[in-house]
Amino acid sequence: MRFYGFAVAVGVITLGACAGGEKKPADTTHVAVDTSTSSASTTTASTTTTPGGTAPGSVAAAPVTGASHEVKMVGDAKGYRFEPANFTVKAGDAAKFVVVTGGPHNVAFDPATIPADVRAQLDANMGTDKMGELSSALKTNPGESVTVSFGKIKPGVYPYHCTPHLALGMKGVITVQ
Ligand SMILES: [Cu+2]
Repeated sequence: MRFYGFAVAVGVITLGACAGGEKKPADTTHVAVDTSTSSASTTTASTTTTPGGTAPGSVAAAPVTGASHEVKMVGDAKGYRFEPANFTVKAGDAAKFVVVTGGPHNVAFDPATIPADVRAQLDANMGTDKMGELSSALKTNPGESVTVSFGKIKPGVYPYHCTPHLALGMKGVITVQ
């Protein structure tokens, strides 16, 4: 907003200068100034749209181009857990989380722990079967699954969890190399 206001102020000043101008050569100069002003404000506008990441829904899912890592979602007498909970993938790999027992389970990332410039891509990579940003739908029946693509996801450490069983410790960490 501050930059936009600044751009508008510059535009007003430019207009004022134009109104005061009298000669052709001056007008030519003003056209050049106006062009640079409008391109500057275009840049400002697109920067303003992306503070803290691109808006959800504006990014396309990046396809899986590598390996698929299968993770079991389990709930039994020993507790609720992902197996394996902590694992490493390469960018372009996928993780397929499959219900084994103890559903409903889901796969969710806490937006607060995901870098702002990764959120929209990771959200898109979880598909459209979701109950919120970075939070898959619940899967209840054995064999149902959630697949997350790590296409276009930069290297880093990404904590994740199962929403219904987070308090019971059903969580893990995915490292993207
Ligand atoms: Cu669960």
